[in-house]
Amino acid sequence: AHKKIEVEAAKARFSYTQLEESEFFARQPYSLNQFLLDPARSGIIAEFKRKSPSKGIINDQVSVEDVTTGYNAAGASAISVLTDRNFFMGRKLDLTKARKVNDIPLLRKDFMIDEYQIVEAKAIGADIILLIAAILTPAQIKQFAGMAKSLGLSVLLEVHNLEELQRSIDPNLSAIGVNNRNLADFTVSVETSFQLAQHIPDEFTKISESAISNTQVIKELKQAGYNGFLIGENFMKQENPGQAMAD
Ligand code: IGP
Repeated sequence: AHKKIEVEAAKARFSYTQLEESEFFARQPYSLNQFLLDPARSGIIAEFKRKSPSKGIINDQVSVEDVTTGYNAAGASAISVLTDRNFFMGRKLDLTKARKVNDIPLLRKDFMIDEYQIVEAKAIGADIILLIAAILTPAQIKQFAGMAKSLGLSVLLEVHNLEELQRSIDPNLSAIGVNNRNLADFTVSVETSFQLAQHIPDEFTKISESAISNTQVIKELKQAGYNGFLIGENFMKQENPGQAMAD
């Protein structure tokens, strides 16, 4: 019976009208690029992530409020919150909790595959959505980016190689993220970011994602033209992730 209730809960969806009535829907979202390029901030997009498919449990002892306000105080340009439940132990409620206590851009980190999730992202309090080139067609990217833009959301496109980058470029994207982690086999190499940097058109801000573990690498990525650095595990594996970022 318990299982059945869970399944029903997962299927229950708000109507578009209900989403639009959410207390967060009418707000003007924060701009990712404005905060990324603010010299008073670090360029770091700090991530709240309890668990991942590659590492298992990273940290399930900390509250989303404590961690995200810690990141904010430590100078994060934006905060990424996993909302995927199956692979990352995330909740949509985590993002809403982070929204209530932060005044900087929040990225809904999830696998976006339909328009509903984009409207929902705004309704739960997000400012930025993620589009992963590896799981979307160019037509879907165009459609989702246009839709997000019309809602005032920023759009981060994630790529892992040159072919994905070239086929997915769209004027409604705000930023291009190069994922240093290969989602097919979980191997990581920051070299991916160095190789792709020169191929990202200048009108987009550049973000390096995953496996960033020290300030020296950030310095080198900055020299290669990167404006943003998405960091999860390195902070989350510490007892106090916000403090770990400040150190
Ligand atoms: C953070 P890391 O290695 O610092 O924990 O990586 C982030 O880049 C990673 O969580 C991520 C991700 C994703 C998660 C990048 N792209 C797509 C889920 C879905």
